[in-house]
Amino acid sequence: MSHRSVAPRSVDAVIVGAGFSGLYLLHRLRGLGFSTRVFERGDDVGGTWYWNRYPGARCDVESMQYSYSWDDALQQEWRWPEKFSAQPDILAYFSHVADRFDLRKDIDFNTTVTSAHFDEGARRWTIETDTGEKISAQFYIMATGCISTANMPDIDGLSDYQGNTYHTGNWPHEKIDFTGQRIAVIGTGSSGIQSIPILAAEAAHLTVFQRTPHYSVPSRNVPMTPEYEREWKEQYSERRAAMRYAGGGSYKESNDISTFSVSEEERREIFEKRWIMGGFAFLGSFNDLLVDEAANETAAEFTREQVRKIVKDPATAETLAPKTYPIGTKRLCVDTDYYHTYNRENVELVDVSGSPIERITADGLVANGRDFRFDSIVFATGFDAMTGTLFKVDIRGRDGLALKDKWHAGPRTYLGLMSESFPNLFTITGPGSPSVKGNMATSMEQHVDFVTDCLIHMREHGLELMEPELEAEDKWVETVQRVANGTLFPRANSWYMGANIPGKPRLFMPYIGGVGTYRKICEEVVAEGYRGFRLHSEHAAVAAAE
Ligand code: N01
Repeated sequence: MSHRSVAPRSVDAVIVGAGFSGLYLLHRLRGLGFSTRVFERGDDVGGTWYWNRYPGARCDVESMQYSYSWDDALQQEWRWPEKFSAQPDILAYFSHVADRFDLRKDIDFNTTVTSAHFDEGARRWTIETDTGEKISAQFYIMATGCISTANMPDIDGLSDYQGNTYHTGNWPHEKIDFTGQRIAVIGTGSSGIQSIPILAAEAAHLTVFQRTPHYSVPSRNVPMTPEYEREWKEQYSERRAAMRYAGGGSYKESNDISTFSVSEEERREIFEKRWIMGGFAFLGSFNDLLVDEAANETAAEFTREQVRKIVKDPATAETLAPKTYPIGTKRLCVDTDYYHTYNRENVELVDVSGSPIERITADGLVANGRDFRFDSIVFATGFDAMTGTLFKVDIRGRDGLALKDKWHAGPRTYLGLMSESFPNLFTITGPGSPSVKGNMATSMEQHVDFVTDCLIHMREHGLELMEPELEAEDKWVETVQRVANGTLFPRANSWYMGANIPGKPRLFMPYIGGVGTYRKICEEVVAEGYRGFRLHSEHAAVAAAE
Protein backbone atom coordinates (compact mmCIF):
# COMPACT_ATOMS: atom_id res chain seq x y z
CA MET A 1 0.00 0.00 0.00
CA SER A 2 2.93 2.36 -0.45
CA HIS A 3 3.03 4.97 -3.17
CA ARG A 4 3.89 3.72 -6.59
CA SER A 5 7.42 4.56 -7.50
CA VAL A 6 6.74 5.54 -11.11
CA ALA A 7 3.36 7.21 -11.19
CA PRO A 8 2.16 8.94 -14.35
CA ARG A 9 1.79 12.71 -14.08
CA SER A 10 -1.09 12.70 -16.50
CA VAL A 11 -4.01 10.28 -16.71
CA ASP A 12 -7.43 10.06 -18.26
CA ALA A 13 -9.23 9.96 -14.92
CA VAL A 14 -8.53 10.75 -11.30
CA ILE A 15 -10.93 9.21 -8.81
CA VAL A 16 -11.07 10.37 -5.20
CA GLY A 17 -12.05 7.63 -2.77
CA ALA A 18 -11.54 3.85 -2.66
CA GLY A 19 -14.89 2.93 -1.16
CA PHE A 20 -17.83 1.15 -2.74
CA SER A 21 -18.07 3.38 -5.80
CA GLY A 22 -14.39 4.25 -6.25
CA LEU A 23 -13.37 0.60 -6.45
CA TYR A 24 -16.01 -0.26 -9.00
CA LEU A 25 -15.22 2.83 -11.05
CA LEU A 26 -11.53 1.99 -11.09
CA HIS A 27 -12.32 -1.54 -12.20
CA ARG A 28 -14.55 -0.35 -15.02
CA LEU A 29 -12.42 2.50 -16.33
CA ARG A 30 -9.19 0.55 -16.22
CA GLY A 31 -10.86 -2.38 -17.98
CA LEU A 32 -11.87 -0.04 -20.78
CA GLY A 33 -8.34 1.24 -21.23
CA PHE A 34 -8.71 4.61 -19.49
CA SER A 35 -5.59 5.37 -17.48
CA THR A 36 -6.85 5.91 -13.94
CA ARG A 37 -5.45 6.87 -10.54
CA VAL A 38 -7.33 6.68 -7.27
CA PHE A 39 -6.43 8.80 -4.25
CA GLU A 40 -7.58 7.55 -0.88
CA ARG A 41 -7.18 9.28 2.49
CA GLY A 42 -7.23 6.00 4.47
CA ASP A 43 -4.53 3.35 4.41
CA ASP A 44 -6.78 0.77 2.83
CA VAL A 45 -9.97 0.33 0.82
CA GLY A 46 -13.52 0.38 2.19
CA GLY A 47 -14.56 4.04 2.44
CA THR A 48 -17.30 4.47 5.03
CA TRP A 49 -16.64 0.95 6.31
CA TYR A 50 -12.98 1.77 6.78
CA TRP A 51 -13.72 4.78 9.01
CA ASN A 52 -16.85 3.73 10.92
CA ARG A 53 -15.38 1.03 13.15
CA TYR A 54 -17.32 1.87 16.28
CA PRO A 55 -18.65 -1.03 18.38
CA GLY A 56 -21.86 -2.32 16.83
CA ALA A 57 -21.29 -0.76 13.38
CA ARG A 58 -23.38 -2.74 10.95
CA CYS A 59 -25.09 -2.12 7.64
CA ASP A 60 -28.84 -1.86 7.94
CA VAL A 61 -29.37 -2.88 4.34
CA GLU A 62 -29.22 -6.65 3.94
CA SER A 63 -25.86 -7.95 2.76
CA MET A 64 -27.37 -9.83 -0.15
CA GLN A 65 -28.49 -6.42 -1.41
CA TYR A 66 -25.65 -4.24 -0.12
CA SER A 67 -22.98 -5.76 -2.32
CA TYR A 68 -21.76 -5.53 -5.90
CA SER A 69 -24.01 -6.85 -8.61
CA TRP A 70 -21.58 -6.44 -11.50
CA ASP A 71 -19.71 -9.71 -11.22
CA ASP A 72 -21.84 -12.81 -10.99
CA ALA A 73 -19.00 -15.08 -9.90
CA LEU A 74 -18.26 -12.68 -7.03
CA GLN A 75 -21.85 -12.53 -5.83
CA GLN A 76 -22.24 -16.29 -6.12
CA GLU A 77 -19.00 -17.12 -4.33
CA TRP A 78 -18.98 -14.58 -1.53
CA ARG A 79 -20.49 -15.85 1.73
CA TRP A 80 -22.05 -13.32 4.07
CA PRO A 81 -22.16 -14.64 7.65
CA GLU A 82 -25.21 -12.66 8.73
CA LYS A 83 -28.35 -11.17 7.23
CA PHE A 84 -27.12 -7.66 8.10
CA SER A 85 -23.36 -7.57 8.00
CA ALA A 86 -21.13 -6.18 10.67
CA GLN A 87 -18.51 -3.62 9.66
CA PRO A 88 -15.53 -6.06 9.82
CA ASP A 89 -17.29 -8.42 7.39
CA ILE A 90 -18.03 -5.62 4.94
CA LEU A 91 -14.45 -4.42 5.14
CA ALA A 92 -13.24 -7.98 4.49
CA TYR A 93 -15.47 -8.03 1.40
CA PHE A 94 -13.93 -4.85 -0.02
CA SER A 95 -10.47 -6.13 0.72
CA HIS A 96 -11.31 -9.32 -1.16
CA VAL A 97 -12.66 -7.32 -4.11
CA ALA A 98 -9.50 -5.19 -4.19
CA ASP A 99 -7.34 -8.34 -4.30
CA ARG A 100 -9.55 -10.26 -6.65
CA PHE A 101 -9.55 -7.51 -9.26
CA ASP A 102 -6.01 -6.34 -8.49
CA LEU A 103 -7.19 -2.83 -7.70
CA ARG A 104 -4.68 -1.70 -5.07
CA LYS A 105 -1.90 -1.15 -7.58
CA ASP A 106 -3.70 1.91 -8.96
CA ILE A 107 -4.66 3.39 -5.59
CA ASP A 108 -2.50 5.85 -3.69
CA PHE A 109 -3.39 5.36 -0.01
CA ASN A 110 -2.76 7.82 2.79
CA THR A 111 -3.22 10.57 0.25
CA THR A 112 -5.71 13.39 0.52
CA VAL A 113 -6.61 15.46 -2.50
CA THR A 114 -6.32 19.10 -1.47
CA SER A 115 -7.23 20.94 -4.67
CA ALA A 116 -8.58 20.34 -8.14
CA HIS A 117 -8.51 23.23 -10.60
CA PHE A 118 -9.88 23.21 -14.12
CA ASP A 119 -7.44 24.57 -16.65
CA GLU A 120 -9.48 26.18 -19.40
CA GLY A 121 -6.61 26.27 -21.91
CA ALA A 122 -5.57 22.67 -21.45
CA ARG A 123 -9.17 21.54 -20.94
CA ARG A 124 -7.94 19.36 -18.10
CA TRP A 125 -8.00 19.23 -14.33
CA THR A 126 -4.89 19.78 -12.24
CA ILE A 127 -5.15 17.86 -8.99
CA GLU A 128 -2.88 18.34 -5.99
CA THR A 129 -2.49 16.11 -2.97
CA ASP A 130 -1.15 16.50 0.54
CA THR A 131 1.83 14.36 -0.44
CA GLY A 132 2.90 17.13 -2.81
CA GLU A 133 1.85 15.37 -5.96
CA LYS A 134 0.44 17.29 -8.91
CA ILE A 135 -1.36 15.33 -11.57
CA SER A 136 -3.29 16.28 -14.68
CA ALA A 137 -6.49 14.46 -15.66
CA GLN A 138 -9.17 14.87 -18.28
CA PHE A 139 -11.82 13.62 -15.87
CA TYR A 140 -12.00 14.33 -12.17
CA ILE A 141 -14.40 12.10 -10.26
CA MET A 142 -15.38 12.54 -6.63
CA ALA A 143 -16.35 9.10 -5.30
CA THR A 144 -16.15 10.32 -1.72
CA GLY A 145 -19.51 9.16 -0.40
CA CYS A 146 -22.26 11.22 1.19
CA ILE A 147 -21.42 10.93 4.87
CA SER A 148 -17.65 11.00 5.10
CA THR A 149 -16.89 14.24 6.95
CA ALA A 150 -17.44 13.78 10.68
CA ASN A 151 -19.32 16.53 12.52
CA MET A 152 -17.64 17.47 15.77
CA PRO A 153 -19.94 19.89 17.59
CA ASP A 154 -18.47 23.14 18.72
CA ILE A 155 -19.07 22.79 22.47
CA ASP A 156 -17.21 25.16 24.78
CA GLY A 157 -14.28 23.65 26.64
CA LEU A 158 -13.70 20.66 24.36
CA SER A 159 -9.96 21.19 24.39
CA ASP A 160 -9.94 21.22 28.23
CA TYR A 161 -11.11 17.63 28.46
CA GLN A 162 -8.46 15.28 29.92
CA GLY A 163 -10.21 11.97 29.17
CA ASN A 164 -10.49 10.15 25.85
CA THR A 165 -12.76 11.34 23.07
CA TYR A 166 -13.94 9.31 20.12
CA HIS A 167 -16.08 10.05 17.09
CA THR A 168 -18.05 7.13 15.69
CA GLY A 169 -17.21 8.22 12.14
CA ASN A 170 -13.48 8.23 12.77
CA TRP A 171 -13.00 5.34 15.16
CA PRO A 172 -9.52 4.02 16.11
CA HIS A 173 -8.36 0.81 14.48
CA GLU A 174 -7.40 -0.91 17.70
CA LYS A 175 -10.00 -2.34 20.07
CA ILE A 176 -10.85 0.12 22.83
CA ASP A 177 -11.45 -1.51 26.19
CA PHE A 178 -14.19 0.40 27.99
CA THR A 179 -14.41 -2.07 30.86
CA GLY A 180 -14.99 -0.29 34.14
CA GLN A 181 -15.25 3.15 32.51
CA ARG A 182 -17.83 5.89 32.90
CA ILE A 183 -18.78 6.80 29.35
CA ALA A 184 -20.85 9.53 27.74
CA VAL A 185 -22.43 9.09 24.34
CA ILE A 186 -23.58 12.28 22.67
CA GLY A 187 -26.02 11.65 19.83
CA THR A 188 -28.76 9.15 19.17
CA GLY A 189 -28.80 8.72 15.39
CA SER A 190 -27.96 5.41 13.66
CA SER A 191 -24.37 5.37 14.95
CA GLY A 192 -25.37 6.15 18.55
CA ILE A 193 -28.22 3.67 18.48
CA GLN A 194 -25.97 0.89 17.20
CA SER A 195 -23.11 1.54 19.61
CA ILE A 196 -25.05 2.30 22.82
CA PRO A 197 -26.13 -1.32 23.59
CA ILE A 198 -22.58 -2.61 23.09
CA LEU A 199 -20.94 0.17 25.09
CA ALA A 200 -23.49 -0.22 27.88
CA ALA A 201 -22.62 -3.90 28.23
CA GLU A 202 -18.95 -3.07 28.59
CA ALA A 203 -18.89 0.13 30.61
CA ALA A 204 -19.32 0.60 34.34
CA HIS A 205 -21.76 3.39 33.56
CA LEU A 206 -23.12 4.93 30.38
CA THR A 207 -24.87 8.29 30.08
CA VAL A 208 -26.62 9.05 26.82
CA PHE A 209 -27.17 12.70 25.87
CA GLN A 210 -30.15 12.92 23.56
CA ARG A 211 -31.06 16.11 21.71
CA THR A 212 -33.74 14.58 19.49
CA PRO A 213 -35.10 11.06 19.86
CA HIS A 214 -34.89 9.01 16.65
CA TYR A 215 -37.43 6.43 15.60
CA SER A 216 -35.81 3.02 15.60
CA VAL A 217 -37.08 -0.38 14.49
CA PRO A 218 -35.56 -3.74 15.40
CA SER A 219 -33.25 -5.23 12.79
CA ARG A 220 -33.99 -8.89 13.68
CA ASN A 221 -30.55 -9.70 12.41
CA VAL A 222 -29.84 -13.44 12.18
CA PRO A 223 -27.02 -15.62 10.95
CA MET A 224 -27.32 -16.29 7.23
CA THR A 225 -29.14 -19.54 6.63
CA PRO A 226 -28.19 -21.81 3.70
CA GLU A 227 -31.82 -21.65 2.45
CA TYR A 228 -31.95 -17.87 2.42
CA GLU A 229 -28.56 -17.61 0.76
CA ARG A 230 -29.51 -20.21 -1.87
CA GLU A 231 -32.81 -18.49 -2.62
CA TRP A 232 -30.98 -15.22 -3.22
CA LYS A 233 -28.18 -16.70 -5.26
CA GLU A 234 -30.56 -18.63 -7.48
CA GLN A 235 -32.55 -15.51 -8.21
CA TYR A 236 -29.85 -12.89 -8.13
CA SER A 237 -30.22 -11.71 -11.69
CA GLU A 238 -34.02 -11.19 -11.46
CA ARG A 239 -33.80 -9.60 -8.02
CA ARG A 240 -30.98 -7.24 -8.90
CA ALA A 241 -32.90 -6.21 -12.01
CA ALA A 242 -35.97 -5.47 -9.87
CA MET A 243 -33.89 -3.51 -7.36
CA ARG A 244 -32.59 -1.19 -10.08
CA TYR A 245 -36.11 0.01 -10.83
CA ALA A 246 -37.51 -0.10 -7.30
CA GLY A 247 -38.33 3.07 -5.39
CA GLY A 248 -35.67 2.54 -2.74
CA GLY A 249 -33.23 0.45 -4.76
CA SER A 250 -33.96 -2.64 -2.70
CA TYR A 251 -35.84 -5.85 -3.27
CA LYS A 252 -39.47 -6.26 -2.14
CA GLU A 253 -39.95 -3.05 -0.31
CA SER A 254 -43.40 -1.76 -0.02
CA ASN A 255 -46.97 -2.68 0.33
CA ASP A 256 -48.65 -0.71 -2.44
CA ILE A 257 -51.78 0.23 -0.56
CA SER A 258 -52.61 3.37 1.37
CA THR A 259 -52.86 3.54 5.13
CA PHE A 260 -56.55 4.38 5.38
CA SER A 261 -57.68 1.91 2.71
CA VAL A 262 -57.69 -0.76 5.41
CA SER A 263 -59.45 -0.98 8.76
CA GLU A 264 -57.68 0.01 11.95
CA GLU A 265 -57.37 -3.63 12.91
CA GLU A 266 -55.83 -4.63 9.58
CA ARG A 267 -53.49 -1.66 9.79
CA ARG A 268 -52.25 -2.76 13.18
CA GLU A 269 -51.73 -6.30 11.87
CA ILE A 270 -49.65 -4.97 9.00
CA PHE A 271 -47.53 -2.83 11.32
CA GLU A 272 -47.09 -5.80 13.70
CA LYS A 273 -46.06 -8.06 10.85
CA ARG A 274 -43.52 -5.59 9.53
CA TRP A 275 -42.21 -4.80 13.03
CA ILE A 276 -41.58 -8.52 13.42
CA MET A 277 -39.96 -8.73 9.96
CA GLY A 278 -37.51 -6.06 11.10
CA GLY A 279 -35.55 -3.38 9.32
CA PHE A 280 -36.73 -0.80 6.83
CA ALA A 281 -39.67 -3.00 5.83
CA PHE A 282 -41.60 -1.16 8.50
CA LEU A 283 -41.63 2.08 6.51
CA GLY A 284 -42.97 0.12 3.54
CA SER A 285 -46.09 -0.89 5.49
CA PHE A 286 -48.12 1.51 3.35
CA ASN A 287 -47.40 3.60 0.29
CA ASP A 288 -48.30 7.00 1.75
CA LEU A 289 -46.43 7.07 5.04
CA LEU A 290 -43.97 9.68 3.86
CA VAL A 291 -46.44 11.96 2.12
CA ASP A 292 -49.57 11.94 4.27
CA GLU A 293 -49.27 13.35 7.75
CA ALA A 294 -52.21 11.48 9.25
CA ALA A 295 -51.00 8.20 7.73
CA ASN A 296 -47.52 8.85 9.04
CA GLU A 297 -48.87 9.48 12.52
CA THR A 298 -50.37 5.97 12.66
CA ALA A 299 -46.93 4.44 12.07
CA ALA A 300 -45.26 6.93 14.42
CA GLU A 301 -47.70 6.14 17.21
CA PHE A 302 -47.30 2.40 16.68
CA THR A 303 -43.54 2.88 17.12
CA ARG A 304 -43.99 4.99 20.26
CA GLU A 305 -46.20 2.22 21.69
CA GLN A 306 -43.41 -0.29 21.16
CA VAL A 307 -40.98 1.97 23.02
CA ARG A 308 -43.42 2.28 25.93
CA LYS A 309 -43.82 -1.51 26.00
CA ILE A 310 -40.07 -2.14 26.11
CA VAL A 311 -38.77 0.62 28.38
CA LYS A 312 -39.79 0.04 31.98
CA ASP A 313 -39.35 3.55 33.33
CA PRO A 314 -42.28 5.58 31.92
CA ALA A 315 -40.42 8.90 32.02
CA THR A 316 -37.46 7.45 30.11
CA ALA A 317 -39.85 5.85 27.61
CA GLU A 318 -41.53 9.21 26.98
CA THR A 319 -38.17 10.90 26.46
CA LEU A 320 -37.21 8.20 23.96
CA ALA A 321 -40.50 8.36 22.03
CA PRO A 322 -40.17 10.87 19.17
CA LYS A 323 -43.05 13.30 18.84
CA THR A 324 -41.76 16.37 17.08
CA TYR A 325 -41.38 15.14 13.49
CA PRO A 326 -42.89 12.48 11.24
CA ILE A 327 -41.40 8.98 11.27
CA GLY A 328 -38.92 8.40 8.44
CA THR A 329 -38.16 12.07 7.84
CA LYS A 330 -34.99 11.79 9.85
CA ARG A 331 -33.38 8.59 8.68
CA LEU A 332 -35.05 5.61 10.33
CA CYS A 333 -32.68 3.76 12.65
CA VAL A 334 -32.44 0.00 12.77
CA ASP A 335 -31.23 -1.47 16.04
CA THR A 336 -30.48 -4.50 18.12
CA ASP A 337 -31.71 -4.09 21.71
CA TYR A 338 -31.48 -0.31 21.70
CA TYR A 339 -34.56 0.41 23.80
CA HIS A 340 -33.90 -2.57 26.09
CA THR A 341 -30.58 -0.97 26.98
CA TYR A 342 -32.43 1.70 28.97
CA ASN A 343 -33.67 -0.99 31.34
CA ARG A 344 -30.10 -1.57 32.50
CA GLU A 345 -29.08 -0.26 35.89
CA ASN A 346 -25.90 1.29 34.52
CA VAL A 347 -27.54 3.42 31.80
CA GLU A 348 -28.96 6.90 32.14
CA LEU A 349 -30.68 9.03 29.50
CA VAL A 350 -30.24 12.79 29.70
CA ASP A 351 -32.56 14.94 27.62
CA VAL A 352 -30.72 17.97 26.23
CA SER A 353 -33.51 19.04 23.89
CA GLY A 354 -34.39 22.00 26.07
CA SER A 355 -30.93 23.44 26.50
CA PRO A 356 -27.71 22.39 24.81
CA ILE A 357 -24.79 20.77 26.61
CA GLU A 358 -23.31 23.81 28.37
CA ARG A 359 -19.64 22.96 28.27
CA ILE A 360 -17.05 20.24 28.38
CA THR A 361 -14.88 20.31 31.48
CA ALA A 362 -11.53 18.74 32.32
CA ASP A 363 -13.21 15.57 33.56
CA GLY A 364 -16.66 15.52 32.01
CA LEU A 365 -19.33 17.95 30.97
CA VAL A 366 -22.08 20.19 32.27
CA ALA A 367 -25.62 19.77 31.00
CA ASN A 368 -28.96 20.89 32.43
CA GLY A 369 -26.96 22.52 35.24
CA ARG A 370 -25.54 19.13 36.30
CA ASP A 371 -21.88 18.25 36.50
CA PHE A 372 -21.07 14.85 34.94
CA ARG A 373 -17.74 13.01 35.14
CA PHE A 374 -16.55 10.65 32.42
CA ASP A 375 -13.48 8.63 31.52
CA SER A 376 -14.45 8.76 27.83
CA ILE A 377 -16.81 10.77 25.67
CA VAL A 378 -18.12 9.22 22.46
CA PHE A 379 -19.36 11.69 19.89
CA ALA A 380 -22.01 10.01 17.77
CA THR A 381 -22.78 13.40 16.31
CA GLY A 382 -22.98 12.54 12.64
CA PHE A 383 -21.62 14.16 9.53
CA ASP A 384 -21.51 17.25 7.41
CA ALA A 385 -23.38 15.19 4.85
CA MET A 386 -23.57 15.37 1.05
CA THR A 387 -21.46 18.52 0.59
CA GLY A 388 -18.95 18.52 3.48
CA THR A 389 -16.39 16.31 1.78
CA LEU A 390 -16.75 17.98 -1.61
CA PHE A 391 -16.03 21.35 0.00
CA LYS A 392 -12.95 20.08 1.80
CA VAL A 393 -11.19 19.97 -1.57
CA ASP A 394 -10.55 23.36 -3.16
CA ILE A 395 -12.46 22.57 -6.35
CA ARG A 396 -12.40 25.34 -8.95
CA GLY A 397 -14.06 25.25 -12.33
CA ARG A 398 -14.19 27.80 -15.15
CA ASP A 399 -12.80 31.26 -14.35
CA GLY A 400 -11.57 30.01 -10.98
CA LEU A 401 -15.13 29.60 -9.66
CA ALA A 402 -15.06 27.65 -6.39
CA LEU A 403 -17.64 24.87 -6.04
CA LYS A 404 -18.24 26.08 -2.49
CA ASP A 405 -19.16 29.54 -3.82
CA LYS A 406 -21.39 28.27 -6.56
CA TRP A 407 -23.23 26.12 -4.00
CA HIS A 408 -23.30 28.72 -1.23
CA ALA A 409 -27.11 28.67 -1.10
CA GLY A 410 -27.31 24.90 -1.59
CA PRO A 411 -26.01 22.32 -4.05
CA ARG A 412 -26.64 23.01 -7.75
CA THR A 413 -26.33 19.96 -9.94
CA TYR A 414 -27.86 18.35 -12.95
CA LEU A 415 -28.99 14.87 -11.88
CA GLY A 416 -26.61 15.01 -8.92
CA LEU A 417 -23.86 14.10 -11.36
CA MET A 418 -22.39 17.35 -12.66
CA SER A 419 -22.48 21.08 -12.04
CA GLU A 420 -22.32 23.78 -14.71
CA SER A 421 -18.93 25.59 -14.94
CA PHE A 422 -17.19 22.41 -13.75
CA PRO A 423 -16.63 20.44 -16.97
CA ASN A 424 -15.68 16.78 -16.67
CA LEU A 425 -16.16 16.83 -12.90
CA PHE A 426 -18.48 14.02 -11.83
CA THR A 427 -19.87 13.48 -8.35
CA ILE A 428 -20.85 9.89 -7.63
CA THR A 429 -24.14 9.92 -5.69
CA GLY A 430 -23.88 13.69 -5.50
CA PRO A 431 -26.59 15.94 -4.05
CA GLY A 432 -29.59 15.93 -6.35
CA SER A 433 -29.42 12.18 -6.95
CA PRO A 434 -31.26 9.51 -4.91
CA SER A 435 -28.05 8.50 -3.10
CA VAL A 436 -28.85 8.21 0.61
CA LYS A 437 -32.57 7.92 -0.05
CA GLY A 438 -32.32 4.31 -1.03
CA ASN A 439 -29.97 1.39 -1.11
CA MET A 440 -26.68 3.18 -1.73
CA ALA A 441 -25.28 0.07 -3.41
CA THR A 442 -27.83 0.26 -6.21
CA SER A 443 -27.38 4.00 -6.67
CA MET A 444 -23.60 3.91 -6.61
CA GLU A 445 -23.47 1.25 -9.30
CA GLN A 446 -25.91 3.20 -11.45
CA HIS A 447 -23.79 6.34 -11.22
CA VAL A 448 -20.57 4.49 -11.95
CA ASP A 449 -22.19 2.93 -15.02
CA PHE A 450 -23.59 6.30 -16.14
CA VAL A 451 -20.22 8.04 -15.82
CA THR A 452 -18.40 5.17 -17.53
CA ASP A 453 -20.86 5.32 -20.42
CA CYS A 454 -20.26 9.08 -20.71
CA LEU A 455 -16.52 8.53 -21.01
CA ILE A 456 -17.01 5.83 -23.63
CA HIS A 457 -19.40 8.06 -25.58
CA MET A 458 -16.96 10.96 -25.49
CA ARG A 459 -14.05 8.80 -26.57
CA GLU A 460 -16.06 7.32 -29.43
CA HIS A 461 -17.19 10.76 -30.64
CA GLY A 462 -13.90 12.56 -30.15
CA LEU A 463 -15.42 14.84 -27.50
CA GLU A 464 -13.28 16.43 -24.84
CA LEU A 465 -15.61 18.15 -22.44
CA MET A 466 -18.96 17.45 -20.84
CA GLU A 467 -20.91 19.95 -18.78
CA PRO A 468 -24.54 20.52 -17.90
CA GLU A 469 -26.49 23.33 -19.51
CA LEU A 470 -27.40 25.96 -16.96
CA GLU A 471 -31.08 25.73 -17.84
CA ALA A 472 -31.16 21.95 -17.36
CA GLU A 473 -29.37 22.32 -14.06
CA ASP A 474 -31.71 25.04 -12.80
CA LYS A 475 -34.71 22.92 -13.74
CA TRP A 476 -33.28 19.89 -11.98
CA VAL A 477 -32.55 21.87 -8.81
CA GLU A 478 -36.18 23.02 -8.90
CA THR A 479 -37.39 19.46 -9.50
CA VAL A 480 -35.43 18.12 -6.53
CA GLN A 481 -37.02 20.73 -4.25
CA ARG A 482 -40.50 20.35 -5.72
CA VAL A 483 -40.46 16.59 -5.25
CA ALA A 484 -39.15 16.95 -1.68
CA ASN A 485 -41.79 19.56 -0.90
CA GLY A 486 -44.47 17.07 -1.90
CA THR A 487 -43.33 14.85 1.00
CA LEU A 488 -43.05 15.21 4.75
CA PHE A 489 -39.22 15.27 4.64
CA PRO A 490 -38.78 19.05 4.96
CA ARG A 491 -40.60 18.86 8.30
CA ALA A 492 -37.62 17.38 10.14
CA ASN A 493 -34.33 18.96 11.13
CA SER A 494 -32.33 16.20 9.51
CA TRP A 495 -28.92 15.99 7.92
CA TYR A 496 -30.79 15.43 4.62
CA MET A 497 -31.83 19.08 5.09
CA GLY A 498 -28.39 20.25 6.22
CA ALA A 499 -30.08 21.15 9.50
CA ASN A 500 -27.47 19.45 11.72
CA ILE A 501 -24.68 21.83 10.71
CA PRO A 502 -24.90 25.41 11.97
CA GLY A 503 -25.03 27.86 9.06
CA LYS A 504 -25.62 25.25 6.37
CA PRO A 505 -28.41 26.16 3.91
CA ARG A 506 -31.61 24.39 4.90
CA LEU A 507 -32.90 22.46 1.92
CA PHE A 508 -33.47 18.83 1.04
CA MET A 509 -30.36 17.57 -0.74
CA PRO A 510 -31.11 14.12 -2.19
CA TYR A 511 -33.60 13.45 -5.01
CA ILE A 512 -36.53 11.72 -3.34
CA GLY A 513 -38.49 10.79 -6.49
CA GLY A 514 -37.29 7.18 -6.34
CA VAL A 515 -34.28 5.20 -7.46
CA GLY A 516 -36.16 3.57 -10.34
CA THR A 517 -37.73 6.82 -11.54
CA TYR A 518 -34.36 8.52 -11.43
CA ARG A 519 -32.76 5.70 -13.40
CA LYS A 520 -35.44 6.04 -16.08
CA ILE A 521 -34.81 9.80 -16.26
CA CYS A 522 -31.10 9.12 -16.75
CA GLU A 523 -31.87 6.58 -19.44
CA GLU A 524 -34.07 9.09 -21.28
CA VAL A 525 -31.38 11.74 -20.99
CA VAL A 526 -28.91 9.40 -22.67
CA ALA A 527 -31.42 8.21 -25.28
CA GLU A 528 -32.02 11.84 -26.22
CA GLY A 529 -28.34 12.46 -26.89
CA TYR A 530 -27.40 13.46 -23.36
CA ARG A 531 -30.25 15.94 -23.09
CA GLY A 532 -29.29 18.88 -20.90
CA PHE A 533 -25.55 18.30 -21.22
CA ARG A 534 -23.20 20.15 -23.55
CA LEU A 535 -20.51 18.01 -25.06
CA HIS A 536 -17.60 19.82 -26.67
CA SER A 537 -15.03 18.77 -29.20
CA GLU A 538 -11.64 20.43 -29.29
CA HIS A 539 -12.71 23.44 -31.32
CA ALA A 540 -16.38 23.98 -30.82
CA ALA A 541 -19.39 22.72 -29.00
CA VAL A 542 -21.13 20.06 -31.00
CA ALA A 543 -24.36 18.23 -30.55
CA ALA A 544 -23.77 14.97 -28.81
CA ALA A 545 -26.27 12.90 -30.67
CA GLU A 546 -24.83 12.31 -34.08
O1 N01 B 1 -25.49 10.78 12.64
P1 N01 B 1 -26.91 11.51 12.82
P2 N01 B 1 -25.15 9.22 12.63
N1 N01 B 1 -25.47 18.07 21.13
O2 N01 B 1 -26.72 12.86 12.21
C1 N01 B 1 -26.82 14.55 17.76
C2 N01 B 1 -25.67 6.51 8.15
N2 N01 B 1 -25.40 5.39 9.03
O3 N01 B 1 -23.69 9.06 12.52
O4 N01 B 1 -30.99 14.80 15.92
C3 N01 B 1 -26.24 16.99 21.27
O5 N01 B 1 -28.02 10.68 12.31
C4 N01 B 1 -27.97 14.67 16.80
O6 N01 B 1 -29.05 15.33 17.38
P3 N01 B 1 -30.21 15.97 16.43
C5 N01 B 1 -27.16 6.75 8.12
O7 N01 B 1 -27.51 7.24 6.87
C6 N01 B 1 -25.80 4.18 8.61
O8 N01 B 1 -25.85 8.51 13.72
O9 N01 B 1 -29.49 16.70 15.33
N3 N01 B 1 -26.51 16.15 20.28
C7 N01 B 1 -28.22 13.20 16.50
O10 N01 B 1 -28.93 12.58 17.51
C8 N01 B 1 -27.30 7.78 9.18
O11 N01 B 1 -28.49 8.51 9.13
C9 N01 B 1 -25.60 3.12 9.41
O12 N01 B 1 -30.97 16.85 17.34
C10 N01 B 1 -25.98 16.41 19.08
C11 N01 B 1 -26.80 12.64 16.47
O13 N01 B 1 -25.99 13.55 17.19
C12 N01 B 1 -26.07 8.62 8.95
O14 N01 B 1 -25.06 7.66 8.68
C13 N01 B 1 -25.01 3.25 10.64
C14 N01 B 1 -25.14 17.52 18.86
C15 N01 B 1 -26.26 12.50 15.08
O15 N01 B 1 -27.05 11.62 14.38
C16 N01 B 1 -25.65 9.45 10.11
O16 N01 B 1 -25.82 8.72 11.31
C17 N01 B 1 -24.60 4.50 11.04
C18 N01 B 1 -24.90 18.36 19.94
N4 N01 B 1 -24.16 19.46 19.82
C19 N01 B 1 -24.79 5.57 10.22
N5 N01 B 1 -24.76 17.50 17.56
C20 N01 B 1 -26.08 1.81 8.99
O17 N01 B 1 -26.11 1.39 7.87
C21 N01 B 1 -25.33 16.43 17.01
N6 N01 B 1 -26.06 15.76 17.92
C22 N01 B 1 -26.60 1.06 10.04
